[in-house]
Amino acid sequence: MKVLLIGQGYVGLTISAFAAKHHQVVGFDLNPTIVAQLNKGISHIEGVASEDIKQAIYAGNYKATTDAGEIAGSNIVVIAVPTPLDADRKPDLTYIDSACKLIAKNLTGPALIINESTSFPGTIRNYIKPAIEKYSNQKFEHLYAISPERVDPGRQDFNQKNTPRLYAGLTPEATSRTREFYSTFCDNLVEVSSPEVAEAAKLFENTFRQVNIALVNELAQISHALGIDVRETLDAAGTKPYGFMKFSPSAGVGGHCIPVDPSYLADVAENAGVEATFIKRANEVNLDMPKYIAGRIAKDNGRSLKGKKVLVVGVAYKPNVADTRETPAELLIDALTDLGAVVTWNDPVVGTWHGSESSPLAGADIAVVVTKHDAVDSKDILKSAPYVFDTTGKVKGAVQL
Ligand code: SAJ
Repeated sequence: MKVLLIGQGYVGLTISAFAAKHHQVVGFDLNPTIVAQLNKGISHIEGVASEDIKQAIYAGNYKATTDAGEIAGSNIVVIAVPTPLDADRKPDLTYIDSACKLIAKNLTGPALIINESTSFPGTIRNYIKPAIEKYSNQKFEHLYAISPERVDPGRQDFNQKNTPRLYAGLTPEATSRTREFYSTFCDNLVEVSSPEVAEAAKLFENTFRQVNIALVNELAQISHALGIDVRETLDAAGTKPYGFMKFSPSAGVGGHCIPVDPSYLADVAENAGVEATFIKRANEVNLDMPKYIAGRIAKDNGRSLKGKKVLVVGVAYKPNVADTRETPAELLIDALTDLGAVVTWNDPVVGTWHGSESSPLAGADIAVVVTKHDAVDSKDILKSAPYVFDTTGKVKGAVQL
């Protein structure tokens, strides 16, 4: 079968690598540098080994392309493009719409179209299908299905093969063809009664994290005001063998999933006349954490950071990944700068960020740890400044959130 992946980011390339063991896979991406690298067998995604890409190319089962004409003749087209928020933090389906245009213009026969990009319930039925039909003047009768991605960057224990995969089609035939495809490389398929259930479940999985992380971030503020150690409190609560799931307070929530997907659920809820107060409040609490932390640091340092050299340690959105999308470090740097601090950042995993290089882990008046990579030694962090504020709970001896 010819399988065409639209988007070769961490979702699209991960699927390509697994599917290429069983199918003829073409990975379409707009970025010519990434495509050239991939065709040399070089992966740009943590968790996808270059060796796997090389073997797939060698076996004649994989190639990357910027040529949308390659969509022609595909039996299956998988959409794996970003679904970010726009400037008003509202759902932004621009990438999905461009994918629909490419598919409509280039498919040369009926195909199964599967959406893996996270979006609100109704996206495959009320947005993708009508868009492709409109842009192609209903040239072909395609099948449509959803199977939301669950790729967890940096995770070793779960992957495409053993992570339960939800799926559902708009028709029974679409559902069975989708099952057929994923059963070639996924061991744990979970069919649900409608695409809307699968779309809603994916959004809720991430909303569940956003809300619970906001709750422990609020607890961190309460605990500090009461003079109680929040992490010891959470560890103590975590001894309960049932009914409790431990989350960790932090400088905020980053990545393009947890801080984003809840807003897709809130938006579709409000369009349906339901006020999503929980979700909105959780977004606010997590987005406000950088300001709260800057305030704590200023209070501990004579209530002014004017001219103070502040080093932000770790700008990736989470440990051991180089991804800085929606990182809380951004808002923290703004909050510290607003208080008069001269801010630099250190992150050997990220290396370059916003056109600037990672600064040495030394010589600051104040250091604040946002993300603690395994590769960065706590002892070196503690030596980098006379005052170190740790939001991760991993740098023993530092001032804790
Ligand atoms: N974080 C906390 N406290 C916690 C856990 C996480 O502050 O207790 C922060 C992290 O520091 C990070 C952010 O949340 O800034 C998100 O990190 P994450 O590891 O929770 O999630 P992602 O975005 O890397 O991946 C999530 C995962 N979703 C779930 O576990 C439900 C992953 O499985 C999804 O595939 C991915 O979103 C996605 O693509 O949707």
